[in-house]
Amino acid sequence: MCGGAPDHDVIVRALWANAVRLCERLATGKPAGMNVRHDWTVNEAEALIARPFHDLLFEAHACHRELHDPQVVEAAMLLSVKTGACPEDCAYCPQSAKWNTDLEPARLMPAEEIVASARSAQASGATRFCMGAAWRAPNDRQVEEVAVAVEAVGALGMETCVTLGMLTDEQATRLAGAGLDFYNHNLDTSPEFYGEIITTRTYEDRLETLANVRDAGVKLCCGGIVGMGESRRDRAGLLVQLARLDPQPESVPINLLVQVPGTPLHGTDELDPLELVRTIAAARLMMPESVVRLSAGRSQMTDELQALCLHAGASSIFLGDRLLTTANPGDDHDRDLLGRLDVDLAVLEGDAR
Ligand code: SAM
Ligand code: DTB
Ligand code: SF4
Repeated sequence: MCGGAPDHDVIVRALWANAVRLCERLATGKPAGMNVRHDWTVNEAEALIARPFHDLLFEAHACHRELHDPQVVEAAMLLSVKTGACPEDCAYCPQSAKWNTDLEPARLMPAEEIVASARSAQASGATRFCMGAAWRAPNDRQVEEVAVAVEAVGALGMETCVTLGMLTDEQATRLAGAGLDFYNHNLDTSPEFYGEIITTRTYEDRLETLANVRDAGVKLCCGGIVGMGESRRDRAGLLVQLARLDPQPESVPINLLVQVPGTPLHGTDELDPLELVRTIAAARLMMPESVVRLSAGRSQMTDELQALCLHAGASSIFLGDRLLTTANPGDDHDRDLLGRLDVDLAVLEGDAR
């Protein structure tokens, strides 16, 4: 054997877990559920992220294969349906009115334009269409307009996701009535680091919106951002908050900060790319059933880094050459990369294409 002895305990535990799941699968004919824990501590999560790199990746990838197909990546497409002029002070965000970022603000798009964009997203292989609005919290009229667009996009046969800021329970219920599949609302970082990044809304506000969305029966897309100058312990703290949500979010976007000139975080020291891989691997292990998205920041990543992130347990990306207001690699690049990794884009159940 090359390179010294493997960690015996890690291999025995992984083989034993696999054997147990195989027996359950044989008995039931279905993949066995993972042991989903909601009682993670920050110390445990930090120790997980700090595991020897190859052990961490081995465990994360083994866990990923149990419940997810490593040859399939889910594709979503983003559209900024209302851009800029946001009253919030999120230090990473080019859309805050508080920063001077050269961004042209735009009012809420008419539903027909949104649907046309969703059609073209669908034609390029996206199964989920995510509409983002730079609001602190929408009013009821704005929610009504978005609900009309959600219904029309859903009628195309796409999954729908919106991210509109804070929501009341009535607003969440209205969106659920329009058939909304997912609501994206991120915790962004640990409770301890949060105050360094945002002062205009609290962590509690975010948890309250998440609860309203859950109660309305809409699935949660909830994650955060790495590379904002936070510590490894903060990344662990974010994952603990996400894993403690019960049920855990169905979608977990891990964004690498896109540094935009004019925002307070522009010029932040770059994160070691392998920390991103570790964070994704830990997210995979702590939220085994969730779909982890390698979200913003892919334009700054090498193909090899993205491949490692997918190996560590990410299995969702945003397609297209634009996120909300910043660059994304684009379909040609992504098709080439996924082809080199022998990965196909997911299709929705019942879609015969
Ligand atoms: N205004 C709504 C809100 O904040 O709740 C929704 C839109 S907001 C742009 C959605 C998410 O995008 C943020 O929570 C943040 O996690 C992510 N995001 C925004 N700017 C980013 C950046 N420069 N780099 C990485 N992620 C970013
Ligand atoms: C998420 O977690 N990332 C997406 C989506 N949810 C809405 C947004 C990323 C935005 C990156 C900066 C921009 O393009 O404006
Ligand atoms: Fe506004 Fe959302 Fe950007 Fe914060 S992240 S400034 S709430 S658009």
